[in-house]
Amino acid sequence: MRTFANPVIAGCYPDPSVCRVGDDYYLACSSFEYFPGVPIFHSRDLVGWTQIGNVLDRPSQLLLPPGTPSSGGIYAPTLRHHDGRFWLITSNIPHGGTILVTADDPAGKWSEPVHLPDVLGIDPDLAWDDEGNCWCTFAGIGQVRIDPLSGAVLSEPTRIWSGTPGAQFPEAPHLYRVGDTWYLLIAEGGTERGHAISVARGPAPDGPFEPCPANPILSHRSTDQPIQNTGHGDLVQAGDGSWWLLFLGVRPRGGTPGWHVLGRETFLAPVTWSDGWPVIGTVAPVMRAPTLPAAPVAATPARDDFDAAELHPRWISLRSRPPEDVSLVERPGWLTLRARGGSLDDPMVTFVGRRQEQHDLAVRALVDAPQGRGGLAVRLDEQHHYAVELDEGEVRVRARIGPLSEQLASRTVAGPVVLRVETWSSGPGMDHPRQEPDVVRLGFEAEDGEFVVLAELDGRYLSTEVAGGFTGRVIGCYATAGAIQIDWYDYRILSSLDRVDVADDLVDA
Ligand code: 6LW
Repeated sequence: MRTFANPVIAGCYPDPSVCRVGDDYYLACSSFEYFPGVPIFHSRDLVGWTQIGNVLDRPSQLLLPPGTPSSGGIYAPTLRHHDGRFWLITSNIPHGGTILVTADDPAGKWSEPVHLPDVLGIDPDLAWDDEGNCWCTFAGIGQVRIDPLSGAVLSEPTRIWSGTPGAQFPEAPHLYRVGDTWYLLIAEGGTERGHAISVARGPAPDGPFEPCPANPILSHRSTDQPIQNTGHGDLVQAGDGSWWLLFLGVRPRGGTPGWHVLGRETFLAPVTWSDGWPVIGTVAPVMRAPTLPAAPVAATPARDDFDAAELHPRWISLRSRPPEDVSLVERPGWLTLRARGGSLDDPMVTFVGRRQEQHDLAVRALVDAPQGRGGLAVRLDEQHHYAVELDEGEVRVRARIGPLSEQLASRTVAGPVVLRVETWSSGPGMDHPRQEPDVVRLGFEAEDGEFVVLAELDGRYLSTEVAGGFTGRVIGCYATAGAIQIDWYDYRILSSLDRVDVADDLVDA
Protein backbone atom coordinates (compact mmCIF):
# COMPACT_ATOMS: atom_id res chain seq x y z
CA MET A 1 0.00 0.00 0.00
CA ARG A 2 1.36 3.42 -0.94
CA THR A 3 1.16 5.94 1.88
CA PHE A 4 1.73 9.64 2.34
CA ALA A 5 2.62 11.82 5.30
CA ASN A 6 0.30 14.54 6.64
CA PRO A 7 0.62 17.50 6.56
CA VAL A 8 1.13 17.63 2.80
CA ILE A 9 2.28 21.26 3.10
CA ALA A 10 4.09 21.75 6.42
CA GLY A 11 4.54 25.09 8.16
CA CYS A 12 2.33 28.17 8.28
CA TYR A 13 0.28 27.55 5.12
CA PRO A 14 -3.32 27.78 6.36
CA ASP A 15 -6.72 28.18 4.75
CA PRO A 16 -5.90 26.11 1.65
CA SER A 17 -8.00 26.59 -1.46
CA VAL A 18 -7.53 24.12 -4.30
CA CYS A 19 -8.61 23.63 -7.90
CA ARG A 20 -7.89 21.08 -10.64
CA VAL A 21 -7.16 21.68 -14.31
CA GLY A 22 -6.80 18.35 -16.15
CA ASP A 23 -4.17 16.38 -14.25
CA ASP A 24 -2.78 19.42 -12.47
CA TYR A 25 -3.80 20.69 -9.05
CA TYR A 26 -3.16 24.19 -7.72
CA LEU A 27 -3.43 25.38 -4.14
CA ALA A 28 -3.20 28.83 -2.52
CA CYS A 29 -2.93 29.84 1.17
CA SER A 30 -3.17 32.85 3.48
CA SER A 31 -0.02 34.93 4.07
CA PHE A 32 -1.03 37.64 6.61
CA GLU A 33 1.58 40.38 7.21
CA TYR A 34 4.21 38.78 4.99
CA PHE A 35 5.26 39.96 1.54
CA PRO A 36 5.04 38.61 -1.12
CA GLY A 37 1.55 37.31 -0.44
CA VAL A 38 -0.51 34.20 -1.19
CA PRO A 39 1.91 31.34 -1.83
CA ILE A 40 0.70 29.13 -4.68
CA PHE A 41 1.58 25.45 -5.15
CA HIS A 42 1.31 22.84 -7.91
CA SER A 43 0.82 19.07 -7.58
CA ARG A 44 0.01 16.11 -9.84
CA ASP A 45 -0.91 13.66 -7.09
CA LEU A 46 -2.34 15.88 -4.28
CA VAL A 47 0.49 14.69 -2.00
CA GLY A 48 3.64 16.33 -3.36
CA TRP A 49 3.29 20.10 -3.65
CA THR A 50 5.82 22.53 -5.13
CA GLN A 51 5.59 26.26 -4.62
CA ILE A 52 5.43 27.88 -8.05
CA GLY A 53 5.16 31.49 -6.95
CA ASN A 54 3.26 34.04 -4.94
CA VAL A 55 0.05 35.48 -6.33
CA LEU A 56 0.55 38.99 -4.88
CA ASP A 57 4.21 39.67 -5.59
CA ARG A 58 4.39 43.42 -6.23
CA PRO A 59 3.37 46.54 -4.32
CA SER A 60 0.77 47.52 -6.94
CA GLN A 61 -1.12 44.35 -5.93
CA LEU A 62 -0.34 44.24 -2.22
CA LEU A 63 0.20 47.12 0.15
CA LEU A 64 0.68 46.18 3.79
CA PRO A 65 1.29 49.51 5.55
CA PRO A 66 3.02 49.57 8.96
CA GLY A 67 -0.41 49.74 10.59
CA THR A 68 -1.17 46.22 9.33
CA PRO A 69 -0.93 44.20 12.54
CA SER A 70 0.66 40.79 12.73
CA SER A 71 -2.02 38.26 11.75
CA GLY A 72 -3.66 41.06 9.75
CA GLY A 73 -3.01 41.36 6.02
CA ILE A 74 -3.98 38.62 3.61
CA TYR A 75 -6.65 36.15 4.75
CA ALA A 76 -8.12 32.99 3.28
CA PRO A 77 -8.09 33.16 -0.53
CA THR A 78 -10.31 31.15 -2.88
CA LEU A 79 -8.61 29.83 -6.03
CA ARG A 80 -10.75 28.72 -8.98
CA HIS A 81 -10.29 27.90 -12.67
CA HIS A 82 -13.18 29.11 -14.81
CA ASP A 83 -13.55 30.03 -18.46
CA GLY A 84 -9.90 29.18 -19.22
CA ARG A 85 -8.54 31.47 -16.49
CA PHE A 86 -7.42 31.31 -12.88
CA TRP A 87 -9.32 33.52 -10.44
CA LEU A 88 -8.26 34.31 -6.90
CA ILE A 89 -10.25 36.36 -4.39
CA THR A 90 -9.01 37.33 -0.94
CA SER A 91 -9.12 40.06 1.72
CA ASN A 92 -6.44 42.46 2.96
CA ILE A 93 -7.31 43.23 6.61
CA PRO A 94 -7.83 45.97 7.81
CA HIS A 95 -6.83 48.39 5.05
CA GLY A 96 -7.19 46.75 1.64
CA GLY A 97 -10.68 45.21 1.55
CA THR A 98 -11.70 42.44 -0.83
CA ILE A 99 -9.58 42.03 -3.97
CA LEU A 100 -9.72 39.73 -6.99
CA VAL A 101 -6.88 38.87 -9.38
CA THR A 102 -6.69 36.65 -12.47
CA ALA A 103 -3.98 34.83 -14.43
CA ASP A 104 -3.61 32.61 -17.48
CA ASP A 105 -0.68 30.87 -15.81
CA PRO A 106 -0.97 30.31 -12.04
CA ALA A 107 2.81 30.68 -11.72
CA GLY A 108 2.23 34.31 -12.76
CA LYS A 109 2.05 36.94 -13.74
CA TRP A 110 -1.22 37.66 -11.93
CA SER A 111 -3.26 40.74 -12.84
CA GLU A 112 -3.55 43.98 -10.99
CA PRO A 113 -6.31 43.67 -8.38
CA VAL A 114 -9.95 44.43 -8.97
CA HIS A 115 -11.35 45.95 -5.76
CA LEU A 116 -14.72 44.87 -4.40
CA PRO A 117 -15.49 47.59 -1.83
CA ASP A 118 -19.03 46.31 -1.36
CA VAL A 119 -18.05 42.77 -0.41
CA LEU A 120 -17.83 43.23 3.33
CA GLY A 121 -16.92 39.81 4.69
CA ILE A 122 -13.75 37.77 5.07
CA ASP A 123 -13.16 34.41 3.38
CA PRO A 124 -14.75 35.32 0.02
CA ASP A 125 -15.57 32.42 -2.32
CA LEU A 126 -16.26 32.38 -6.07
CA ALA A 127 -18.71 30.09 -7.87
CA TRP A 128 -20.33 30.37 -11.30
CA ASP A 129 -23.69 28.94 -12.36
CA ASP A 130 -24.68 27.82 -15.88
CA GLU A 131 -26.25 31.20 -16.61
CA GLY A 132 -22.86 32.82 -16.06
CA ASN A 133 -23.74 34.44 -12.72
CA CYS A 134 -20.78 34.78 -10.37
CA TRP A 135 -21.72 34.17 -6.73
CA CYS A 136 -19.48 35.54 -4.00
CA THR A 137 -20.14 33.85 -0.66
CA PHE A 138 -18.35 35.02 2.49
CA ALA A 139 -18.07 34.47 6.26
CA GLY A 140 -21.34 34.77 8.11
CA ILE A 141 -22.51 33.05 5.82
CA GLY A 142 -23.42 35.86 3.41
CA GLN A 143 -23.68 36.03 -0.35
CA VAL A 144 -23.88 38.53 -3.21
CA ARG A 145 -23.75 38.24 -6.98
CA ILE A 146 -20.78 40.12 -8.40
CA ASP A 147 -19.28 41.17 -11.68
CA PRO A 148 -15.80 39.72 -11.17
CA LEU A 149 -14.32 41.89 -13.93
CA SER A 150 -15.42 45.24 -12.51
CA GLY A 151 -15.84 44.28 -8.84
CA ALA A 152 -19.41 45.61 -8.83
CA VAL A 153 -21.95 43.97 -6.58
CA LEU A 154 -25.10 43.01 -8.52
CA SER A 155 -27.47 42.01 -5.70
CA GLU A 156 -28.30 42.80 -2.08
CA PRO A 157 -26.24 40.73 0.37
CA THR A 158 -28.26 37.92 1.91
CA ARG A 159 -27.54 35.51 4.72
CA ILE A 160 -27.73 32.02 3.24
CA TRP A 161 -26.80 29.95 6.30
CA SER A 162 -25.62 30.48 9.90
CA GLY A 163 -24.04 27.07 10.38
CA THR A 164 -24.85 24.83 13.31
CA PRO A 165 -27.03 26.62 15.91
CA GLY A 166 -24.82 27.73 18.81
CA ALA A 167 -21.52 27.16 17.02
CA GLN A 168 -19.32 30.26 16.75
CA PHE A 169 -17.81 31.76 13.57
CA PRO A 170 -19.50 30.24 10.55
CA GLU A 171 -16.82 31.10 7.96
CA ALA A 172 -14.61 29.83 5.14
CA PRO A 173 -17.49 29.04 2.77
CA HIS A 174 -16.92 27.22 -0.50
CA LEU A 175 -19.82 26.60 -2.85
CA TYR A 176 -19.81 23.74 -5.40
CA ARG A 177 -22.27 22.23 -7.83
CA VAL A 178 -22.20 18.43 -7.86
CA GLY A 179 -24.74 17.10 -10.32
CA ASP A 180 -27.89 19.14 -9.80
CA THR A 181 -27.17 19.95 -6.17
CA TRP A 182 -25.28 22.90 -4.68
CA TYR A 183 -23.09 22.15 -1.66
CA LEU A 184 -22.02 24.81 0.82
CA LEU A 185 -18.97 23.73 2.82
CA ILE A 186 -18.05 25.94 5.80
CA ALA A 187 -15.76 26.02 8.83
CA GLU A 188 -17.19 26.75 12.26
CA GLY A 189 -16.31 26.62 15.95
CA GLY A 190 -13.31 28.98 15.60
CA THR A 191 -9.87 28.06 14.35
CA GLU A 192 -8.70 26.63 17.72
CA ARG A 193 -9.42 23.24 19.30
CA GLY A 194 -13.16 23.51 18.57
CA HIS A 195 -12.61 23.91 14.82
CA ALA A 196 -14.85 21.92 12.48
CA ILE A 197 -16.18 21.61 8.95
CA SER A 198 -19.90 21.41 8.26
CA VAL A 199 -21.90 21.20 5.05
CA ALA A 200 -25.34 22.08 3.74
CA ARG A 201 -26.99 21.50 0.36
CA GLY A 202 -29.66 23.08 -1.76
CA PRO A 203 -31.16 23.21 -5.22
CA ALA A 204 -29.58 26.55 -6.25
CA PRO A 205 -26.42 28.54 -5.48
CA ASP A 206 -28.41 30.77 -3.11
CA GLY A 207 -30.19 27.88 -1.43
CA PRO A 208 -32.36 27.24 0.43
CA PHE A 209 -29.77 25.14 2.25
CA GLU A 210 -30.46 22.07 4.33
CA PRO A 211 -27.71 21.16 6.85
CA CYS A 212 -26.16 17.70 6.79
CA PRO A 213 -27.53 15.61 9.68
CA ALA A 214 -23.99 14.33 10.34
CA ASN A 215 -22.49 17.82 10.91
CA PRO A 216 -19.77 18.50 11.71
CA ILE A 217 -18.38 16.25 9.00
CA LEU A 218 -14.84 16.90 10.30
CA SER A 219 -13.61 17.87 13.77
CA HIS A 220 -10.89 16.59 16.08
CA ARG A 221 -12.21 18.45 19.12
CA SER A 222 -12.05 16.46 22.36
CA THR A 223 -10.05 13.69 20.70
CA ASP A 224 -6.57 12.38 21.40
CA GLN A 225 -5.59 12.77 17.73
CA PRO A 226 -2.09 14.19 17.16
CA ILE A 227 -3.54 16.50 14.50
CA GLN A 228 -5.86 19.10 16.08
CA ASN A 229 -7.88 22.21 15.11
CA THR A 230 -8.96 20.53 11.85
CA GLY A 231 -11.19 22.77 9.76
CA HIS A 232 -11.26 25.37 6.97
CA GLY A 233 -11.06 23.17 3.91
CA ASP A 234 -11.76 22.98 0.21
CA LEU A 235 -12.99 19.98 -1.81
CA VAL A 236 -11.53 18.80 -5.09
CA GLN A 237 -12.47 15.95 -7.40
CA ALA A 238 -9.44 14.16 -8.82
CA GLY A 239 -9.09 13.11 -12.44
CA ASP A 240 -9.95 9.51 -11.50
CA GLY A 241 -13.28 10.56 -9.98
CA SER A 242 -12.16 10.32 -6.34
CA TRP A 243 -12.83 13.25 -3.99
CA TRP A 244 -10.41 14.88 -1.56
CA LEU A 245 -10.37 17.57 1.10
CA LEU A 246 -7.44 19.94 1.65
CA PHE A 247 -7.83 21.61 5.04
CA LEU A 248 -5.92 23.16 7.90
CA GLY A 249 -4.83 21.54 11.14
CA VAL A 250 -2.10 21.90 13.76
CA ARG A 251 0.36 19.62 15.50
CA PRO A 252 0.50 20.68 19.17
CA ARG A 253 3.41 19.54 21.31
CA GLY A 254 4.28 19.55 25.02
CA GLY A 255 1.99 19.32 28.07
CA THR A 256 -1.33 21.01 28.69
CA PRO A 257 -2.91 22.92 26.95
CA GLY A 258 -0.51 21.98 24.13
CA TRP A 259 1.33 24.50 21.99
CA HIS A 260 1.66 24.54 18.21
CA VAL A 261 4.69 26.39 16.93
CA LEU A 262 4.58 25.73 13.17
CA GLY A 263 1.32 27.56 12.54
CA ARG A 264 -1.69 26.02 10.88
CA GLU A 265 -0.59 23.58 8.19
CA THR A 266 -2.28 22.00 5.15
CA PHE A 267 -3.52 18.39 5.37
CA LEU A 268 -5.16 15.97 2.94
CA ALA A 269 -8.03 13.55 3.59
CA PRO A 270 -10.13 11.30 1.33
CA VAL A 271 -13.81 12.04 0.80
CA THR A 272 -16.56 9.56 -0.06
CA TRP A 273 -20.27 10.20 -0.59
CA SER A 274 -23.14 8.69 1.32
CA ASP A 275 -26.82 9.60 0.78
CA GLY A 276 -25.67 12.58 -1.24
CA TRP A 277 -23.45 13.94 1.55
CA PRO A 278 -19.63 14.13 1.64
CA VAL A 279 -17.99 11.93 4.29
CA ILE A 280 -14.45 12.85 5.35
CA GLY A 281 -12.15 9.87 5.95
CA THR A 282 -9.86 9.44 8.92
CA VAL A 283 -7.13 12.05 9.27
CA ALA A 284 -3.78 10.76 10.50
CA PRO A 285 -0.06 11.52 10.15
CA VAL A 286 0.39 8.57 7.77
CA MET A 287 -2.40 7.68 5.37
CA ARG A 288 -3.17 5.63 2.28
CA ALA A 289 -2.11 7.57 -0.81
CA PRO A 290 -4.50 8.63 -3.56
CA THR A 291 -4.68 6.18 -6.45
CA LEU A 292 -3.38 8.86 -8.82
CA PRO A 293 0.01 8.10 -10.39
CA ALA A 294 2.64 9.08 -7.83
CA ALA A 295 4.36 12.35 -8.73
CA PRO A 296 7.04 12.90 -6.11
CA VAL A 297 8.47 16.38 -5.90
CA ALA A 298 12.08 17.38 -5.30
CA ALA A 299 12.94 18.10 -1.68
CA THR A 300 13.57 21.74 -0.84
CA PRO A 301 17.34 22.27 -0.99
CA ALA A 302 18.78 22.64 2.52
CA ARG A 303 21.04 25.52 1.61
CA ASP A 304 20.44 28.77 -0.23
CA ASP A 305 23.74 30.28 -1.37
CA PHE A 306 22.09 33.46 -2.61
CA ASP A 307 23.75 33.00 -6.00
CA ALA A 308 20.51 33.22 -8.04
CA ALA A 309 19.28 36.46 -9.59
CA GLU A 310 16.10 36.42 -7.48
CA LEU A 311 15.03 35.04 -4.14
CA HIS A 312 13.07 31.78 -4.30
CA PRO A 313 9.33 32.40 -3.70
CA ARG A 314 9.57 30.66 -0.32
CA TRP A 315 11.44 33.68 1.13
CA ILE A 316 9.14 36.16 2.82
CA SER A 317 9.61 39.63 4.28
CA LEU A 318 7.62 41.80 6.62
CA ARG A 319 4.94 43.91 4.92
CA SER A 320 7.13 44.95 1.97
CA ARG A 321 10.50 44.24 0.40
CA PRO A 322 11.97 47.39 -1.19
CA PRO A 323 14.82 46.41 -3.54
CA GLU A 324 17.08 49.06 -1.99
CA ASP A 325 16.85 47.25 1.37
CA VAL A 326 17.08 43.65 0.16
CA SER A 327 19.66 43.04 -2.56
CA LEU A 328 21.34 40.06 -4.22
CA VAL A 329 23.53 42.27 -6.43
CA GLU A 330 25.14 44.68 -3.96
CA ARG A 331 27.63 41.98 -2.98
CA PRO A 332 27.27 39.20 -5.56
CA GLY A 333 26.67 35.78 -4.00
CA TRP A 334 25.49 37.38 -0.74
CA LEU A 335 22.14 38.63 0.46
CA THR A 336 22.47 42.24 1.63
CA LEU A 337 19.92 43.57 4.10
CA ARG A 338 19.80 47.28 4.85
CA ALA A 339 18.11 48.33 8.11
CA ARG A 340 14.96 50.45 8.02
CA GLY A 341 13.65 49.63 11.51
CA GLY A 342 15.64 49.61 14.73
CA SER A 343 14.58 46.24 16.12
CA LEU A 344 12.50 43.15 15.53
CA ASP A 345 9.74 44.94 17.48
CA ASP A 346 9.36 47.31 14.53
CA PRO A 347 6.69 46.32 11.99
CA MET A 348 8.86 47.45 9.08
CA VAL A 349 12.10 45.75 10.15
CA THR A 350 14.13 44.43 7.20
CA PHE A 351 13.66 40.68 7.37
CA VAL A 352 13.96 37.76 4.94
CA GLY A 353 12.93 34.38 6.28
CA ARG A 354 11.23 31.11 5.59
CA ARG A 355 8.54 29.34 7.50
CA GLN A 356 9.60 26.78 10.09
CA GLU A 357 8.21 23.59 8.58
CA GLN A 358 9.61 20.86 10.85
CA HIS A 359 9.82 20.54 14.60
CA ASP A 360 13.48 19.53 14.87
CA LEU A 361 15.79 21.79 12.98
CA ALA A 362 19.22 23.34 12.74
CA VAL A 363 19.26 26.66 10.90
CA ARG A 364 22.64 28.27 10.23
CA ALA A 365 23.61 31.42 8.39
CA LEU A 366 27.02 32.88 7.62
CA VAL A 367 26.65 36.56 8.50
CA ASP A 368 29.01 39.47 7.92
CA ALA A 369 28.20 42.77 9.59
CA PRO A 370 31.23 45.07 9.35
CA GLN A 371 28.99 48.14 9.34
CA GLY A 372 25.73 46.99 10.74
CA ARG A 373 23.78 45.00 13.22
CA GLY A 374 21.55 42.03 12.53
CA GLY A 375 21.35 38.30 12.63
CA LEU A 376 19.15 35.24 12.69
CA ALA A 377 15.72 35.33 14.33
CA VAL A 378 12.95 32.92 15.20
CA ARG A 379 9.88 35.09 14.81
CA LEU A 380 6.26 34.66 15.77
CA ASP A 381 5.34 38.35 15.67
CA GLU A 382 6.67 41.77 16.80
CA GLN A 383 6.16 40.87 20.45
CA HIS A 384 7.47 37.30 20.34
CA HIS A 385 10.91 36.53 18.93
CA TYR A 386 14.29 35.08 19.85
CA ALA A 387 17.39 36.14 17.97
CA VAL A 388 21.13 35.72 17.78
CA GLU A 389 22.77 38.76 16.27
CA LEU A 390 26.13 40.20 15.31
CA ASP A 391 27.07 43.76 16.26
CA GLU A 392 30.55 45.29 16.31
CA GLY A 393 32.42 42.05 16.89
CA GLU A 394 29.98 40.74 19.42
CA VAL A 395 27.42 37.96 19.14
CA ARG A 396 24.34 38.49 21.32
CA VAL A 397 21.24 36.51 22.07
CA ARG A 398 18.09 38.54 22.60
CA ALA A 399 14.56 37.49 23.45
CA ARG A 400 11.28 39.34 23.49
CA ILE A 401 8.24 37.72 25.10
CA GLY A 402 5.26 40.08 25.24
CA PRO A 403 6.31 43.23 27.13
CA LEU A 404 9.61 41.74 28.32
CA SER A 405 12.74 42.20 26.26
CA GLU A 406 16.16 40.97 27.34
CA GLN A 407 19.69 40.52 26.15
CA LEU A 408 20.58 37.08 27.50
CA ALA A 409 24.22 36.52 26.60
CA SER A 410 27.08 37.83 24.50
CA ARG A 411 30.49 36.73 23.22
CA THR A 412 33.28 38.53 21.36
CA VAL A 413 33.98 37.19 17.87
CA ALA A 414 36.10 38.21 14.89
CA GLY A 415 34.91 38.65 11.30
CA PRO A 416 31.99 36.87 9.63
CA VAL A 417 30.40 34.25 11.82
CA VAL A 418 28.00 31.36 11.44
CA LEU A 419 24.95 32.12 13.58
CA ARG A 420 22.96 29.07 14.55
CA VAL A 421 19.52 28.22 15.91
CA GLU A 422 18.26 24.75 16.77
CA THR A 423 14.76 23.67 17.74
CA TRP A 424 14.36 20.42 19.64
CA SER A 425 10.79 19.27 20.10
CA SER A 426 9.41 17.33 23.02
CA GLY A 427 7.80 14.80 20.69
CA PRO A 428 4.13 13.90 20.70
CA GLY A 429 4.13 12.59 24.28
CA MET A 430 4.93 14.49 27.46
CA ASP A 431 6.88 13.86 30.63
CA HIS A 432 4.93 16.32 32.77
CA PRO A 433 1.85 18.58 32.31
CA ARG A 434 3.81 21.79 31.82
CA GLN A 435 6.36 20.32 29.43
CA GLU A 436 7.47 22.78 26.76
CA PRO A 437 6.63 22.06 23.10
CA ASP A 438 10.28 22.47 22.20
CA VAL A 439 13.53 24.05 23.24
CA VAL A 440 15.14 26.75 21.08
CA ARG A 441 18.93 26.86 21.27
CA LEU A 442 20.71 29.96 19.99
CA GLY A 443 24.39 30.67 19.48
CA PHE A 444 27.19 30.64 16.93
CA GLU A 445 29.82 28.30 15.55
CA ALA A 446 33.39 28.41 16.76
CA GLU A 447 36.12 28.18 14.11
CA ASP A 448 36.15 24.40 14.37
CA GLY A 449 32.39 24.32 13.69
CA GLU A 450 31.45 23.52 17.26
CA PHE A 451 28.06 24.98 18.27
CA VAL A 452 28.58 27.50 21.08
CA VAL A 453 25.12 27.61 22.67
CA LEU A 454 24.57 30.99 24.33
CA ALA A 455 20.96 30.43 25.39
CA GLU A 456 18.42 27.68 25.52
CA LEU A 457 14.83 28.88 25.70
CA ASP A 458 11.41 27.31 26.15
CA GLY A 459 9.69 27.36 22.76
CA ARG A 460 6.16 27.84 24.12
CA TYR A 461 6.62 31.62 24.08
CA LEU A 462 6.95 31.44 20.30
CA SER A 463 3.74 29.43 19.86
CA THR A 464 0.36 30.55 18.56
CA GLU A 465 -1.30 29.61 21.86
CA VAL A 466 0.91 32.15 23.70
CA ALA A 467 1.30 34.88 21.06
CA GLY A 468 -2.26 34.68 19.72
CA GLY A 469 -3.22 35.22 16.10
CA PHE A 470 -3.18 33.06 13.01
CA THR A 471 0.47 32.52 12.14
CA GLY A 472 3.40 30.26 13.03
CA ARG A 473 7.14 30.66 13.29
CA VAL A 474 9.31 32.10 10.54
CA ILE A 475 13.11 31.78 10.82
CA GLY A 476 15.06 34.43 8.99
CA CYS A 477 17.78 37.02 8.77
CA TYR A 478 17.29 40.67 9.68
CA ALA A 479 19.13 43.97 9.86
CA THR A 480 18.46 46.57 12.56
CA ALA A 481 21.35 49.01 11.92
CA GLY A 482 23.41 49.76 8.81
CA ALA A 483 23.66 46.76 6.49
CA ILE A 484 24.44 43.10 7.03
CA GLN A 485 25.33 40.45 4.48
CA ILE A 486 24.50 36.75 4.45
CA ASP A 487 26.60 34.35 2.36
CA TRP A 488 24.33 31.34 2.88
CA TYR A 489 21.39 30.10 4.92
CA ASP A 490 21.18 26.43 5.73
CA TYR A 491 17.97 24.77 6.99
CA ARG A 492 18.45 21.16 8.04
CA ILE A 493 16.07 18.70 9.69
CA LEU A 494 17.57 17.15 12.81
CA SER A 495 17.25 13.48 13.55
CA SER A 496 17.42 12.05 17.04
CA LEU A 497 21.05 11.11 16.29
CA ASP A 498 21.92 14.82 16.15
CA ARG A 499 20.49 15.42 19.59
CA VAL A 500 23.61 15.03 21.63
CA ASP A 501 23.83 15.92 25.25
CA VAL A 502 22.39 19.44 25.60
CA ALA A 503 24.03 20.23 28.89
CA ASP A 504 27.49 19.61 27.43
CA ASP A 505 27.02 22.33 24.80
CA LEU A 506 25.56 25.09 26.93
CA VAL A 507 28.15 27.67 27.94
CA ASP A 508 27.78 29.99 30.89
CA ALA A 509 26.21 33.21 29.67
C1 6LW B 1 -9.66 32.83 8.21
C2 6LW B 1 -10.74 32.03 8.78
C3 6LW B 1 -9.95 31.12 9.57
O1 6LW B 1 -10.05 33.99 7.59
O2 6LW B 1 -8.88 31.80 10.08
O3 6LW B 1 -9.52 28.98 10.25
C4 6LW B 1 -8.86 33.06 9.45
N1 6LW B 1 -10.18 29.88 9.64
O4 6LW B 1 -11.55 31.37 7.86
C5 6LW B 1 -7.48 33.51 9.17
O5 6LW B 1 -6.70 32.47 8.63
